[in-house]
Amino acid sequence: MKNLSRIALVALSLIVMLPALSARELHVVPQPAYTDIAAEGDYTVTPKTRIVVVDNLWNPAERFTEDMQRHFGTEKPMPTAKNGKGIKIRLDSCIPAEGYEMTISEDEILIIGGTEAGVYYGLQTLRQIIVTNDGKVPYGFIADEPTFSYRGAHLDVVRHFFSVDDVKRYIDILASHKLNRLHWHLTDDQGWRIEIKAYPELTEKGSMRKETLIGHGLEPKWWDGEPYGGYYTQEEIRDIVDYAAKRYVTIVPEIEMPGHSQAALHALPWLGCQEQEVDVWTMWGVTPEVLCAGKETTYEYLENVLKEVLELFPSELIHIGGDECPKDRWKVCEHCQAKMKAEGLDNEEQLQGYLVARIEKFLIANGRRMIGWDEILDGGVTETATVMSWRGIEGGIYAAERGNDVVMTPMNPCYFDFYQTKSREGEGLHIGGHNSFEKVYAMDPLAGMSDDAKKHIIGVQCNMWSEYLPTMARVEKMLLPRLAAMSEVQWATDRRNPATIRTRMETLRKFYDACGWNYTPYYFEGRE
Ligand code: TNX
Repeated sequence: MKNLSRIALVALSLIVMLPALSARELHVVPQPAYTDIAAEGDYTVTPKTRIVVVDNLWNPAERFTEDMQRHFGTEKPMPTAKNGKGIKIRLDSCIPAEGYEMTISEDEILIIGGTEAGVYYGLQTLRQIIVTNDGKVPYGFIADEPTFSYRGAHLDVVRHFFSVDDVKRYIDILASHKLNRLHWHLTDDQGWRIEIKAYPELTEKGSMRKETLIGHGLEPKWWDGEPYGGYYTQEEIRDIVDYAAKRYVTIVPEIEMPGHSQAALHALPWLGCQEQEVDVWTMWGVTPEVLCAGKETTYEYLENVLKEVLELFPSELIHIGGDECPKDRWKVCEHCQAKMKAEGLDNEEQLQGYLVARIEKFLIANGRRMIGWDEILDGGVTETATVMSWRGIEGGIYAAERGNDVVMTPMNPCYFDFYQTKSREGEGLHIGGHNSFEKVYAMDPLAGMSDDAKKHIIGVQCNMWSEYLPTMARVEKMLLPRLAAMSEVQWATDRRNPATIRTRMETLRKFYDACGWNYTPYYFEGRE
């Protein structure tokens, strides 16, 4: 009896100890590269903890104070100072550019970044720990750096429009997951959303559609009868670009050409082959109404639009779309046929290749680089174009093997407008498909290619097409928690930790709750 109770006691103490031991594991997403956490001892961060700013790191310090203000609810928590004790941030060029090292000791929390962005990411890791662990940061050492330099998420603001504040909220969520690119889809058939001073008609006429399709557009078709639109002024765009930059997010703007341009054609009919009058489109999908690739006036227009885009967006990469361009109009257009003859082009695919290459030349002459959807491979691609592989991974592999840079975003599993569960129960209406958290987490962006090709995969991206996403709340529910899986693929491909992802996600869920972000429960309920 005596012995039994002894065993029971030991067992009991083990049970009591086990959670205590595992609580010393860091529950952070994405998984840091290296962690060494002491068995006991915490540095407790409070609203009074000072941020000691070295190397002029005022911006990351300010961002952190703002986030902490939301967390602590105290006005102006965490004073900044140039010296003293607290959370000290500084730079060291020996550390990888976006990487950081964090040492947590009795004296202080020291974060050293390779650049400002690295310090910012260190502070994001710290923020997750503070918010989910009552301010207690376990003594230890963390070293981290991202796998990919391009860690993107896309946002379609055409099919539905999102306010400046909505876009900023989206950027906040991306930056908190250590993403560094927002691919901003600004123009399409259903609306033109960026003010262009040279062509005011683009927004005056092209930003509004007569109504919006309800449901999937199958027979019988239904529309809501409500005019719908919106656009960003250049001033608003500058504000958003600046907001993103302060969170180390570069905005890659996308101006669609030569397809997905019906809103522009509505505003400026002379851009079309037959100068036909068309509406801003009220269907989803692929329209035959595209820009004329034969007339010189089209190229003039494209360069004028891009000139203003370049003024607004400092991003090196500029997205020119290039996807889903039916060639019906070109086949019967005298201008297109004449251009093909003059340039010695055999078919309309090559005419698209010509247009894309010409625009790329313009961008390069202006110190930028071009990125396009993988259809730009179909008309013969240049050596310098960057390719966004969406129809699958094959286009991306082909391009990378040739030596082109590639962003991997195959629709399976990177389309976040797809359903999150197989049963679709409770999900509402979406475009189709199935990309669960698990599928995103299992993605291998470097599969099936040579070691040389792997070097050309600059990153990974998830895409948020908004045909069925009328509000930011709905967008967030499609983004979260799948973005956490995406961020571990982007940031920590080789050190993904499937054994601990569920536990870490339970902790991250607390973080989402504290931030007031909308997310779906399916993954947490074990529904795939
Ligand atoms: C394909 S991806 C499109 C978009 C749609 C999306 C819906 C791509 C380059 N084109 O225009 O919104 O599918 O999932």
